[in-house]
Amino acid sequence: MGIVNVTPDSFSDAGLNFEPEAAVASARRMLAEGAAIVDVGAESTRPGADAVSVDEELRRVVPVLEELHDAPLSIDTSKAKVARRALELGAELVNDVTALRGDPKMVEVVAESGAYLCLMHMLGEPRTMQDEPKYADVVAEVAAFLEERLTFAISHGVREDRICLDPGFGFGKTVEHNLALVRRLDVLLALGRPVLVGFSRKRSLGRLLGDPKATRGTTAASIGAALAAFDRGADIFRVHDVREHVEALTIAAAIEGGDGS
Ligand code: HH2
Repeated sequence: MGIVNVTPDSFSDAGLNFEPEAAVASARRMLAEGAAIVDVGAESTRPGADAVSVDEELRRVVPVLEELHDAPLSIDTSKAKVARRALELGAELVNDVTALRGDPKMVEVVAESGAYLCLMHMLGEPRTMQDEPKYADVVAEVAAFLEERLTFAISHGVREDRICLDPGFGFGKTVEHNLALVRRLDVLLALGRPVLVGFSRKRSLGRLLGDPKATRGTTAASIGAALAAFDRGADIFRVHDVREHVEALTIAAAIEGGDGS
């Protein structure tokens, strides 16, 4: 899954794809490089980011979706109105970082459309989520949350086979919390749904490389995290650097799937 942030303020690619033409070109490049789907978002969720109104989110995202109507797209939004418009314009997946808690109408929009859905764990909300997040047992708590959200979605008419789950790296988590979640990915996979991981360029990676004030991680560090998650069974990788991840994961998959001959 390639990432296109149609925002002026995302942590990783601030402003790069804010103009619709640039966003469309990036999405097409990512698809050519091997992305199965491109996740288009118009509201940054970085810690401390400002909220964006429905109208502004639509103004940013609609021209991009219109131009890419023939491409496999995901919409990164927690607003039902934005999701509905995106699905009308051909998006196939709703990536809701609030896991259907942000907008009471979201579950209905997803259920009625038959779209795919990504349910992500977040502790708190983006403005404050990195202020000393605490868990008794991060892996068990994230798994319990995702299980509850999965049950909620299914009981409101979303088909189970359309849903994937995401531990939400960096969303109310310290470096150690993120690492524990990758290490014990088996606990999330035991919920029976594909797992999506989004470690790409996240600040934890930069911090692990020795800069305590890092606000982002490198491409190589992102690939290291993706491969560790792949080894433990992750299915979908939400990434900025598509070509590099496709190359690395293709080799890892070839080794994994080898018959020894
Ligand atoms: N991370 C970000 C945004 N959306 N969605 C899912 N499912 N999983 C993630 O880990 C995830 C996500 C944050 O990354 P990015 O889109 O690069 O930055 P920003 O939110 O600042 O636009």
